[in-house]
Amino acid sequence: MAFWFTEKQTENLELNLRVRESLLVERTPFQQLAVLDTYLYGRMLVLDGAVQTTEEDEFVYHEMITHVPLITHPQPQEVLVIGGGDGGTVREIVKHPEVKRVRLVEIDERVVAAARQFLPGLSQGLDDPRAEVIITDGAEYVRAMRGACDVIIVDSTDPVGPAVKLFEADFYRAVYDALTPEGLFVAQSKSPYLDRALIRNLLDIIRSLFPVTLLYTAAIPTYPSGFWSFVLGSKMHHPLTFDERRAEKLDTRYYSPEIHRAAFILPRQIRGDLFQGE
Ligand code: AG3
Repeated sequence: MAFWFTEKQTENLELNLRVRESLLVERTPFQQLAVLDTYLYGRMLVLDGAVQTTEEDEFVYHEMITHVPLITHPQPQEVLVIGGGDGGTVREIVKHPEVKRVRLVEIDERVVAAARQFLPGLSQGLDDPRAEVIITDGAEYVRAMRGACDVIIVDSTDPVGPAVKLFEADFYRAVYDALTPEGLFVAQSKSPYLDRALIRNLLDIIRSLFPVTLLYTAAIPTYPSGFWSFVLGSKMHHPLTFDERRAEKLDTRYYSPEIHRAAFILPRQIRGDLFQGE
């Protein structure tokens, strides 16, 4: 008998993956959590029915959400991750020798526990001596920080449940204040094909705060449309001016200095729509 997991990505679009085994299904105080073993993509973390990451394609997302901002900053020492309880982003951050401390603020401790049990390839990063896991509300946590972080990475779910406020102006004002004068942040911002209105709204918020506001993309097969985006807001450093040698040295599978540049080149129609006159 064949078992299939279905993510209802939009009203009119579903993704189906054949499942070998269901490893964990539970209701946490925040969301529905599942880890499924799929034939095509290996083990997969699912939150509220949405694929968060799979063993086979997680490297694309985690490398791109991490190395683009960390290479853009000339000396990233203090890094903060909001969400990302699976540990994949922290695993990439600790590849940077400049990093002195990385704090991961995850609202749901069950996500961290599930990753430690079933996704050790991702959660291994959390064992680095520079890493600290803090279980609390990320939006509240950032609000209490002032000028303390070089880089902030918002590795959240889509704007449903606890993540809704991570897509609002108040949160980005707090992110701005939590950064040093040379600081920058990156947040996952869904699909440029399916979520243009959400991206436009985020870019408007970020433009009103940060002098450098850009969007970059990556090909992620298990996310809706397979074409994903990240918004970047920077107080000073421009992502297209970076140290190629530092970027070249990283041990990666998707990210490279060439990909770093190319990721900011948007298809003509998307660029015209989101960056008119720029
Ligand atoms: N966070 C972004 C997942 C978004 C996927 N959306 C969807 N499937 N509808 C991933 C967290 C990985 N550390």
